[in-house]
Amino acid sequence: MSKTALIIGITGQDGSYLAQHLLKKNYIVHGIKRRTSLFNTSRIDKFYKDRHEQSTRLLLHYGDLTDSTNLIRIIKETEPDEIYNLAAMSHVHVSFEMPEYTGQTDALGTLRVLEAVRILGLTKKTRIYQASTSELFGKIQQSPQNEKTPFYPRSPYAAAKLYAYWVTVNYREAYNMFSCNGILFNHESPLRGETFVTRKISRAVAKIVLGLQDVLYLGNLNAKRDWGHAEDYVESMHLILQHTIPDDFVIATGISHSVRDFLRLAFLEVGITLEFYGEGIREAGRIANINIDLLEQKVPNFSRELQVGKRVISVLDEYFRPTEVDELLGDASKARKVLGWKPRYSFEDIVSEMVLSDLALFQKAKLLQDSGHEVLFESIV
Ligand code: NAP
Ligand code: G4F
Repeated sequence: MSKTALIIGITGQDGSYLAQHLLKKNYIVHGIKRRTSLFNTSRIDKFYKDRHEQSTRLLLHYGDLTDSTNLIRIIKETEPDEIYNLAAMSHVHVSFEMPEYTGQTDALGTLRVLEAVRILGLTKKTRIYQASTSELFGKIQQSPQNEKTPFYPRSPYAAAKLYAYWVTVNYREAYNMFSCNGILFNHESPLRGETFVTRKISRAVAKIVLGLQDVLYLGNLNAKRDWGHAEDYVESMHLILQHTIPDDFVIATGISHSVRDFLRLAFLEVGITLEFYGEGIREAGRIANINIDLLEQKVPNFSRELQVGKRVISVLDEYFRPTEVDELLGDASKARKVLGWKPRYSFEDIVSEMVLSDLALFQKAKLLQDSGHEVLFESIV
């Protein structure tokens, strides 16, 4: 018998990787996607078959975490063995601009999912995974951070996720539900949203070397994150729900790097060495050296405007947050011991994969442009 999973937030980075992981494990996968005026399924299109085809094991439903009636109906119709609540307004900086909506979705949305399962009498059948986050540690109280580290959220996003974390624990204790938190540290991939810093950098490297962008504008280059790969991290979500008891787990690599490290390595991938000058919001980065052989090998049609001394990075005030999470470093030893989980991708693998993927994307688009087509590079994802 196949198990049935419901992924809320299936159109996101993690939703896409998790759906593929569960389909490989022979699950029937239901996904909730939002109604949008343009297609929002680009991350799942490559493995989504039309629902009218008999063999399809992936089914999509329109829904929204802010709509209880709709959640109750979908959960009633699908009766899932496992629910993965990955849906969220997931951008920390944007949460300062949309704090109420962030609370509605990320905090109360989680409550709505838990309540739907309870109201429908599915507490014994349905296991629930809640996408908790290392942002909970915020202004860190100890390093590295593990399941016992006190939380100190630093944004409306993190405060909303704090509510979601505790309500997930509370429903476990109050109603004996199998509801678990995965406290995941940052995880990236070529499918990462374009405004998160890693993807913003990998896209910019590709566009700058192809002559499609002049300068990359960023905020705090000194922030440090424990970056892993989404493909590794979705495996942990599944393992958390297969465990014999419901529990909460930190998922991380145990290695931290700065935004500046990511930048340097991303440009090095195409043979460009950066040097930084200036300070604070006046800091910038320019090309210190070009390994022409490597650049030519990776980008045969590179822009001839690239030269030593060219400014390619500028720090801008507007990309700083009102309150910042300066550094995060996770200790996932509990997950390793109890679940047997460990990451396969290194930091270097992630940077390289993301830059090469964006290079391929923009090279294709540039070829189209060169052959006379109109191409809107900004909207390429
Ligand atoms: P993502 O790419 O931003 O995906 C978020 C998903 O949630 C998308 O499918 C989005 O739909 C959906 N969504 C947003 N608001 C919704 C609403 N009101 N109702 C229903 N669906 C809604 O995020 P991700 O990187 O895959 O992360 C997955 C989850 O893990 C999020 O909850 C995030 O907060 C959390 N998390 C992420 C990381 C990380 O480093 N990636 C680390 C820790 C925790 P659209 O496609 O229509 O926008
Ligand atoms: O890539 P970021 O936007 O990710 P952030 O804020 O760490 O949040 C991500 O990871 C969390 C897990 O810890 C998730 F819960 C959350 O949903 C999301 O997936 O920013 C990383 C760092 C920050 O310190 C930020 O200030 O990069 C710094 N940064 C510097 N310049 C920038 C920029 N971030 C963005 N997005 N854009 C910049 O221009």
